[in-house]
Amino acid sequence: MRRADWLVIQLLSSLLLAAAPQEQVIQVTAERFKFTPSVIQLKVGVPVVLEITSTDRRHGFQVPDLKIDENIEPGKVTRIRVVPDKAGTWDFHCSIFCGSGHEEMAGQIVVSP
Ligand SMILES: [Cu+2]
Repeated sequence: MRRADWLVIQLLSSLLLAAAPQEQVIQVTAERFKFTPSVIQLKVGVPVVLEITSTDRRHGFQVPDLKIDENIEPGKVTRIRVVPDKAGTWDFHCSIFCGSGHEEMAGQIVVSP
């Protein structure tokens, strides 16, 4: 390969990297008996990574409409990549029984256009 071709390829790939949407990270904390934040605001087409940690015990993070169901283990970070493809509001909740307030451990993902 000629050196000029190589330079063009390098230039193009760095342009592509710069043009790629920045992946936004949203920290979410799970604890008896709430998620913080309880409302997660996203935008259509903008990729995000939810980084969910538990401060006390094992919980679950389930969003039935988005087919997300992950375990949140204390001491670990659970990463969930989401690229919302439509606007709307989806409920999430803890899917692992964690005590007397478990039923209230819930929140919403709000996707705006
Ligand atoms: Cu829980």
